[in-house]
Amino acid sequence: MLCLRLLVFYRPLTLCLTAILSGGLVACAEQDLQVRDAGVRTLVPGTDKTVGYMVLENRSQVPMILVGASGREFRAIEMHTTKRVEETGMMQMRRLKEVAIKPGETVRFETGGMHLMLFGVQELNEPVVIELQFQDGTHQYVNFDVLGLVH
Ligand SMILES: [Cu+2]
Repeated sequence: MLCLRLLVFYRPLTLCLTAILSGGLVACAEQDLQVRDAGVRTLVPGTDKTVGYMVLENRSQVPMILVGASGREFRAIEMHTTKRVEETGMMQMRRLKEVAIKPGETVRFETGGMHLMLFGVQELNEPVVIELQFQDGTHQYVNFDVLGLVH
């Protein structure tokens, strides 16, 4: 119980100190969350939706819960997972309301698995900036490369 309480209080304190030292809450979130291999697949001509991938590592002491994403080039962004339906052998996408990343855990959005589904896409020019939103009210801007159709 004591341990739990410490964890609960740890993060706000860290946020506070970092806010004072660096002048922003976003900077703190950036230290806690490492994002790599962020890429958005280029548009297939004639379509306006595509997918985005990234690897998220939680280096903080508390769970991080990704609840949404948005970006200037997109009408909407959803988090999806891909599952194989046993009876038919077909791949099916399902929307995720949230994605939890435990302390020390790495979560991958990758081909054939979880991905960002990007709707109503305009032109894609690098870097594509996507804002990741977390349940605790923090957010982080991530630069995505534009990937070829096959990679
Ligand atoms: Cu999808």
